[in-house]
Parts: sequence; C-alpha cells; structure tokens
Amino acid sequence: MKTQVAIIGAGPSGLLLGALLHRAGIDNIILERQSGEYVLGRIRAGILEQVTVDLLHEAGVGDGVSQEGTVHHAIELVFKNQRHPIDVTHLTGGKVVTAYGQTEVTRDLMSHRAAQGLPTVYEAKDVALHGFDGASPYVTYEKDGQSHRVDCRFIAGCDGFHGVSRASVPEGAITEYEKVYPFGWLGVLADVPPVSPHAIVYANSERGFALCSMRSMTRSRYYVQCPLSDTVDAWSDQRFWDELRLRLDPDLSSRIVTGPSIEKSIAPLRSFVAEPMRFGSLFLAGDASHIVPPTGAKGLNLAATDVKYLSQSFIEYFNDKTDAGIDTYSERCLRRIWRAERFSWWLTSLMHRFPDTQGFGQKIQEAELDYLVNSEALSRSLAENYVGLPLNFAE
Ligand code: FAS
Ligand code: PHB
Repeated sequence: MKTQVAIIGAGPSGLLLGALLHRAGIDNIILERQSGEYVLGRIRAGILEQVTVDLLHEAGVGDGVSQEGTVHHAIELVFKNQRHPIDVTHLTGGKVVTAYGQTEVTRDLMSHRAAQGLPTVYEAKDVALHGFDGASPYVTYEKDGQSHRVDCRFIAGCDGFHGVSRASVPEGAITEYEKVYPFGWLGVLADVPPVSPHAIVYANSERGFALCSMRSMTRSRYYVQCPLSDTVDAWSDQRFWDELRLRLDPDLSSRIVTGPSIEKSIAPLRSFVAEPMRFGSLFLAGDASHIVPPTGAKGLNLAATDVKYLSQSFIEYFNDKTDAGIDTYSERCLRRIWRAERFSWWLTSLMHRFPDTQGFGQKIQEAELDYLVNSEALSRSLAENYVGLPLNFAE
C-alpha cells in the first residue's frame, strides 16, 4: 500500500499524530506491535498540561477530558510531616493542569480513529524500516502470516523507548544521554476516592517518596518509591497501604481510603535523550526519543508537544510545499525537551531518598525543600515548569 506518513506505534504519540494529520488531509497508517487491549492495559500518566488538553481538542477528541478531567490549581509538598500547598494557578497568572489518565486519552484517540475508519494495524509483527535515508522510505511488517509493505514519504517513529525506530538509526548518527535512578516507583490503581482530589501530593519522607494522584473522583493512583530489586509479588495491598500512610503527614494519612488494587506495577526511573530526532525521512517523537522520570508529570506532555511540532512540519511540507518545518523539527523539540529533562531531574532529586546520599547531601535536600516552600521565586519556577512551558517560549 502507499501513504504519505507511516506511523510506528499506537500509543498517545502515534494516535495523536495520526489524528492531527488526518484533520489536515494527510494520509497516514499506524502500525502497532501489540493489541489495542494491551495498549489500553498499560497504566501510565495522569496529569495533562493545558497545551496537551488544547491539542486533544484540536485533534477532535477533547470531549472526554472536558467532561471527565479534573482541573487542578495547586500541588502539595509533604516533608517533615507537614503539608505545603504550592498555588500553581496564582504563581503562573492563571494556568492549570488537568488530571485525566493516559489510558483515557489513548482510548479517546483510538475510538476516534476507528470511527473515522482510518487504517490502524494492531499486532503488526516484525515491523522494519527501509530507505529512510532517501525520499522514498518504506516499512514492512507481518500480519496473520502475510508479509506487507507500506511505501510512504515519511516515517514517524512513535514506538516508545523500546521501539524499532530509534534502533534502526545507524549507530554513528545518533547520540544518547542517559541517567538511571537507583530506585523505582511501585504504582497502585484502586477504585477508591482520591485522598486529595484537587491537588497532586508529592511526599519526601525518611522512608522514601510517595505520590497521591487520581484518575477520577472514584479512582485513585498512588505510588511509593521502592528499591530496584523489589518485585510486585513482594507487595501485598495491605503492605502498600501501610507504607503509603507512613510516608504522608498524619492528617492525610488518616484520610486515605484503601481498597483492592486493580493494577499494581513497578516502573524504573530514567532520564534519557537521543539526539537528533530526525534521520532523513524518519522522525522520532515521544518516548522513542526521550524519557523523563515521572516525578514532574512531563512524559506524556512532552510526547504531545513533539507531535504538535511534527504534525505542523508535515502539514507545511505537504500543504504549503516548504521544508522549513521538517528542517527545524529536531532543534525546536530538543530545546523544550532539555528544559523538561532538567525540571524532572530537579524534582526527582528533591523529592526522593537516594541510597548513597546521607549527611551533607541530605541536609542540602532539606534546605532546598525549606527554601522552596518559603520562596515565591523558587515556587514560581516550580509552578511554571509544572504547568508546562509554552509551545514557543521566549529565550
Ligand atoms: P508509548 O511507549 O506509550 O507507545 C509506544 C507504542 O509503540 C506502544 O504501544 C508500543 O507497543 C508500540 N511499539 C513498540 N515497539 C514497536 C514496534 N517495533 N512496532 C510497532 N509498534 C511498536 N508519564 C507521565 O507524564 N506521568 C507518569 O506517571 C508516567 N508513568 C509512566 C509509567 C511507565 C511504566 C512508563 C513506561 C511510562 C510512564 N510515563 C509517564 C511516560 C509515558 O506516559 C510516556 O511519556 C508516554 O507513554 C509516551 O507515549 P508514546 O511516545 O506514544 O510511547
Ligand atoms: C499519575 O497520576 O500517574 C501521576 C501524577 C503526577 C505525577 C506522576 C504521575 O507527577
């Protein structure tokens, strides 16, 4: 078959890109390794920046987040058994974030694409990229024992950290920057009312980091920092709830509503950036190109802004006959990506207990937290990064 853009991966990046391109009249196909159910079963992000919410509306799938999302004007930081509100909306002159799960975003995009009858191949095996160093690339894949080929003008690698796209780039053409953190996040999803429905809570306790989030007024998402050697089997629901309570201030701890977990998983934390993000006719977007520790709630939002830049670039190429967008795509994305990498690294360093940091290092962390909650300037810096930098930020 022939199309204008072949998209690898049906996560949020691939689905959002497909929707934005279709609205501009640009043909595209999505090739996804897993089944749709499997993709929806991965529990991930929960907080959307306004830029991301606006993009969902632009893509024609804004109803879900408008009706089911919960707008947040603040976050809360807990340390030394005290809770400190950070009034994000006041500090940013009115900006907000919205609690709405990545699963719901993905489901909205999948349903919209299916309703439009757009080509999406799930369970596409052995996807391989060819000829992207020239202007006539193609992709091959296996489906139900049949071999298929898709000829296209561009390939969009939206296939995440473990995808085939970045792996297809010749080694000398790409530079990778990585930092792996010495702990993971054990996450639990439960159908219980969130303890803090109007502000995500980030706690730094002597026992480690904890986070209180939500998916709706009846579904909560909680995390505790855990050693990388931990396994989910070692964490009964009771052990999780007890540990979560121990990491929060007494008031919040007393108000936690517990219940059976409907999902429980451990995610490693890493910072990662691959540069550049374009290789001839192949463009990387989202986790295929960069990873942030989830502390700053940037992963999904960074993917969305990559897709905004990439869809604009392809639209300018096909509809306005100019290469300006595709030629500056990588540089424009990376400037924003590195600012989000810095923020995510900073908040992760501030809120977690590092196995090899005691004494002076611990005192510095405590001094930074004390300074943060008492300094309007540093609180404003946190707030403006948390709500997300504008698409085209100033110098
Ligand atoms: P994704 O990884 O979501 O999607 C890539 C898709 O490509 C997948 O469906 C995959 O099956 C497919 N694929 C892979 N290889 C392929 C191949 N060879 N052929 C075809 N298809 C292929 N972000 C936050 O903001 N907050 C969080 O709390 C948070 N928690 C996370 C927890 C975990 C365990 C992980 C892994 C990530 C988390 N993230 C979080 C980040 C996450 O939300 C990503 O930023 C987001 O999924 C990025 O979306 P995509 O770029 O579409 O990549
Ligand atoms: C989530 O709801 O999964 C979530 C919220 C905020 C974060 C990270 C994850 O910083």
